[in-house]
Amino acid sequence: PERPTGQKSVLGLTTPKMEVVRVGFVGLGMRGPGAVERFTYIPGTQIVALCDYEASRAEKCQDILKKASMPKAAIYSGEKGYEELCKRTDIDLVYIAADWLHHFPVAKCALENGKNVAIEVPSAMNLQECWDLINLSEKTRKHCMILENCCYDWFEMNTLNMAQQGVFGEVIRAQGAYIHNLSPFWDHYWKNGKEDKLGWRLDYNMKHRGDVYATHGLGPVAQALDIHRGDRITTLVAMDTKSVVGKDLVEKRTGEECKEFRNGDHTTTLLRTANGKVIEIQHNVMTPQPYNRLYQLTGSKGFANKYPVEGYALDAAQLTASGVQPKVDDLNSHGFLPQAEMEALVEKYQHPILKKYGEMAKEVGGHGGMDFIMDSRLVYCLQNGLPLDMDVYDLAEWCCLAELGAISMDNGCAAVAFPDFTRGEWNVTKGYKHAYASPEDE
Ligand code: A2G
Repeated sequence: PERPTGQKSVLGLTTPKMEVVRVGFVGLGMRGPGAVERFTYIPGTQIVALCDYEASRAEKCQDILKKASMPKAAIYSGEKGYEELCKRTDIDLVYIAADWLHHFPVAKCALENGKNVAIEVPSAMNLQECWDLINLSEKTRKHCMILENCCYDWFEMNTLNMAQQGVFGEVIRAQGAYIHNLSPFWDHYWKNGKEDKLGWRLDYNMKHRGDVYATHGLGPVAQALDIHRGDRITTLVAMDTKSVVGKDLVEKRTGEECKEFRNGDHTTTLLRTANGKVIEIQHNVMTPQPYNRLYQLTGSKGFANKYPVEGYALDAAQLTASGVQPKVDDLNSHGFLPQAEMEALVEKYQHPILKKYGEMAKEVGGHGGMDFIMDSRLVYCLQNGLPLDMDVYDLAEWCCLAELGAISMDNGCAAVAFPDFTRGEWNVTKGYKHAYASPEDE
């Protein structure tokens, strides 16, 4: 859809500096309480309101505030509790960690009430929601951030920094995934009453084809490839296996035959960019296998791989050019760099954000610390009036794989044109710069 007249893009959007960031949390089930706790460690924030469908879950989070010697927050509950929360005039940021189907309605309500929003993944479930969030953010000039924590993990951050400094030459191919056997989790997703035997997440997977959880895999590699900062995804092709485990899960829970489980057990999506790069993204939450985000960059002069073994491969010339003197004469051209070279490389290219928050993050935790780094960066950018690391166009690009993949697969795995969510501005900003988006580093 065309941009409505008078509406401008939010590329590089900034909002006035906030001395204190006043936050309201919506969705306090599995993921929300951890976010509330992390914010109690971030200076210059105030937890104003807590909201969940079930009042008891919101109330329980008061204990977290008490433990941190913080004042009680206002409590909201019920199906429409978030509407009251969003109407408050003393909130700057609505932090959304509800079930997937509530991400969009809560974000829409928050933006319409003039709040900045940060939305857990996936932050939009289909193309309509992607475009609606873009239009809302452009119209209200408020931030709409996707809370993609994997962009802040150690290996991804250091590797991003290396890619930006040209260590791998030109990165031409990237890979990412969400491969996580969710069998211990299915029972714990909120159920909407006794009739609901599946819980929201299994139900969603049953009804939707395509990579419904692409952002852990795509987010970090999209940053490394400067998506909408000089390149853009133009084409998508998807292919899935049939559903075996998914179907079986439903049948065990309902005692009835599952005629159709839309989401294949393993989905692969291929993306091609305007500059001739390829990204491969996979999704599998069903089969028993080790956790894997498949993070991998293939460059003209080097290579990075995270799972199951972290490693880098560079030719000797590139190693020297990157400022790391090879300690061995004969680098094995079939393997990763030896330990000493690898450590020297990681030390030299340690990401500035890790230097700043890494130590504290390991103490506070949240997926090993990356959740805390993500929240700290968000608050830091709001306090300093800086653009956020991830904008609403990132959100749309990373979340639209679900519906586009379904369109591809329902049509014999046909190639599907990928929307330009920036509406012609994907080549305006040159290079992904969030590493340096701080007053000290600029
Ligand atoms: O499992 C992990 O924590 C996932 N995060 C998270 O996204 C969610 O799927 C959860 C199960 O509910 C990562 O893998 C980083």
